[in-house]
Amino acid sequence: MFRERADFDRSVDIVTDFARGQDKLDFRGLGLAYIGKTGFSGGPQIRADQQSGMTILQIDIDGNKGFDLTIRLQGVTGFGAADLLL
Ligand SMILES: [Ca+2]
Repeated sequence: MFRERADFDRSVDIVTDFARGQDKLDFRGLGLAYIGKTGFSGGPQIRADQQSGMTILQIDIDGNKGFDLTIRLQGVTGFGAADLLL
């Protein structure tokens, strides 16, 4: 299992070895809701978007509709709720 230690300072983390079906991003204990591609609507949320062969995750931990952390998953497509532990 892959564990992400996030510091939520608007930094960008790049993950190059994420394997769907084997690895999961673990955000348990943060109260995050997965919202797919939709925009932040308030509350702790995590969204995922696809961009040129990678998945870009954005996390709004304080619920102000602005992202606090970006994670780029290189080479990962089709990312979904099953790839997360929330
Ligand atoms: Ca925020």
